[in-house]
Amino acid sequence: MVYIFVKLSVDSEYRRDHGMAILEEMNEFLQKGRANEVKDLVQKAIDQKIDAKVILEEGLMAGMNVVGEKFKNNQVYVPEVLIAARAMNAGIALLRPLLVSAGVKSKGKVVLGTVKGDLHDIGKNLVKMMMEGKGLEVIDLGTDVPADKFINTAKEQNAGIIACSALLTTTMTEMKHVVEKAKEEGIRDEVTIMIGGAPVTDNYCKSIGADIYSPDAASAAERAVAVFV
Ligand code: B1M
Repeated sequence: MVYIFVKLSVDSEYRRDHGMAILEEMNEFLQKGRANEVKDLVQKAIDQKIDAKVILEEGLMAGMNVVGEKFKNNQVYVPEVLIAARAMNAGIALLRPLLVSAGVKSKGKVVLGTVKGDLHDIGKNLVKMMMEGKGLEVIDLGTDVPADKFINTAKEQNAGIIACSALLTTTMTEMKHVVEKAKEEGIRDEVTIMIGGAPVTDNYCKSIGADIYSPDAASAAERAVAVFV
C-alpha cells in the first residue's frame, strides 16, 4: 500500500517536473523562432496530457512575452518577432482541436477583426478559435479593418456582435469610431460591441461606450455566448 502511494506520487512528480521542462524548452525555442521544435514539443506536451490551456499560456504565450519585452528594449527586431510569431502559430495549430470542441451548432453570429492600422492577429485568432469552440459563427475580417467594414458586414450578415481587437495604443482609439459608426448607421441598439487586446481596459471600454471588455480569449468567448442566451 505504502509502496503504491510512494510510486504514484513519485510518478506524478516526475510527470509534473518533466511537463514543466517541456514548457520551458518550448518557451526557449519559441523565442528563437524554431517552429519545428516548438511543434514537436507541443505534440509531446499533448501526448503527456498537459492541459491545452497550460501549454498555450505557460509554454507559448510565456515565450512570446519574453520576445515582447526584448522587442520593447530593442534587443530584437521585427524579423525575429515575426519568426517567433510563426513558431507560435505552428504550436497553436496543434492545440486548436483541443481548444475547440467540434461540431457545435451555431448559437449566434460575430463579426471579428483587428482594427484599422493594426496588423497583430495572434490574439484575434485565439478569440476566433475560442468563440467557434463555444458554437458561435465567426466572420473573420482579418487585420487593419476600418470601422465602416465592421458596420457594413454586421448589417449585411445580421450579426449580433462586433468584436474588435487592438494591440497598439495608437490603434485602440479606432474602436471609438466603430461605436460612433454603429450609432450613425442606426444599428447601435441591435449590436453588442466587444473589445479587447493588450492595451485595452474596462475603463476604456466604458469611456467609448462599447459594451463588453474581456481580458483574454476564453472570457471573450464566454461573454459572447451569454449575449445570445
Ligand atoms: Co508588435 N507590438 N508591433 N508586432 N508585438 C507589441 C503589441 C508591443 C507591446 C511590443 C512592445 O513594445 N513591447 C508594441 C505596442 C506598444 C504599444 O502600443 N503600447 C508593439 C509595436 C510597437 C509594434 C510596431 C509599431 C513595431 C514597429 O514597427 N516599430 C509594429 C506595428 C505594426 C502594425 O500593427 N501596424 C509591430 C509589429 C509586430 C509584428 C508584425 C512584428 C508582430 C505581429 C505578428 C502577428 O500578429 N501576426 C508583432 C508581435 C508578435 C508583437 C508582440 C511581441 C506579441 C503580440 C502577440 O501576438 N501576443 C507584442 C508584445 C506582447 O504582447 N508581449 C507586440 C500573444 C497574443 C496571444 O496576445 O494579442 O495580447 P494578445 O491577445 C490576448 C489578449 O490581449 C486578448 O486575448 C489574447 C489572450 O487570450 N485579446 C482579446 C486580444 N484581442 C482580443 C479581443 C477581445 C478580447 C480579448 O474581444 C474582442
